[in-house]
Amino acid sequence: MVGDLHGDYPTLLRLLKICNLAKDCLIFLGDYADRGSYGVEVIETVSDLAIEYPMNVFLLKGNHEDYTHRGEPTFFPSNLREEVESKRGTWEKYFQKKYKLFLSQLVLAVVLKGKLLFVHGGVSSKVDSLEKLKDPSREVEKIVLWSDPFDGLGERLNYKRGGVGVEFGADITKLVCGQLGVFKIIRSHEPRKAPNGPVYSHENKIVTINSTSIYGGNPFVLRINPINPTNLEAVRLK
Ligand SMILES: [Mn+2]
Repeated sequence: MVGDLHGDYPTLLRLLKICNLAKDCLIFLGDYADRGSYGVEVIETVSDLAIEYPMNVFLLKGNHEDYTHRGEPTFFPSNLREEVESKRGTWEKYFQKKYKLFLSQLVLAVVLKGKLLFVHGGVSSKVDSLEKLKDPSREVEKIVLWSDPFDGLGERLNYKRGGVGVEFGADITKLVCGQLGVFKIIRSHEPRKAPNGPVYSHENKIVTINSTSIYGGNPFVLRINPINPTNLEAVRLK
């Protein structure tokens, strides 16, 4: 499981050195670019990997991969456009020729059936079936991309992110896990919350991970044995 990279290409390269894609699976939880300096390299590398290893590499969509069909980001701040123009030519051409292909490779969620749910941000009571994740409405998509767990109960608009998505409590996590038939939700979206290792909340049902060094700290991935997924192991990438 790989958390937000945010343009941290050196960390991605360290990860690729320690895994063997002939047998290991990689699930990226989104937010590949922006903030760090190597978003273009990260995007092109993971996109190529997903083509080369379609059964082993899964790319989730993060809120930093949410663009209109004309190539305008729906979030702020975004520096990918500037980075592309300094490295690859005009954004418009890159968006049409490369970035759209990358967007088409992204999924909103991955489920290890009966066990784990992987999303970028979080859930709300509206995420009440696997079908809603398979064929999401725009509302469900925004919830999954933008939401964060909080210490209260219930759910409320996510004001710390401008009211997009929700903050959801332990009761909502329990409800959604029950409805989707999983016992944990692995998510990213708050790399600063987990600088050096996974952070467990909501009675250990929520696991927040971080795979970027752009905020300092020690990026890591989470290793999961699919036979026994209760055993989560953080592997440092520094
Ligand atoms: Mn995010």
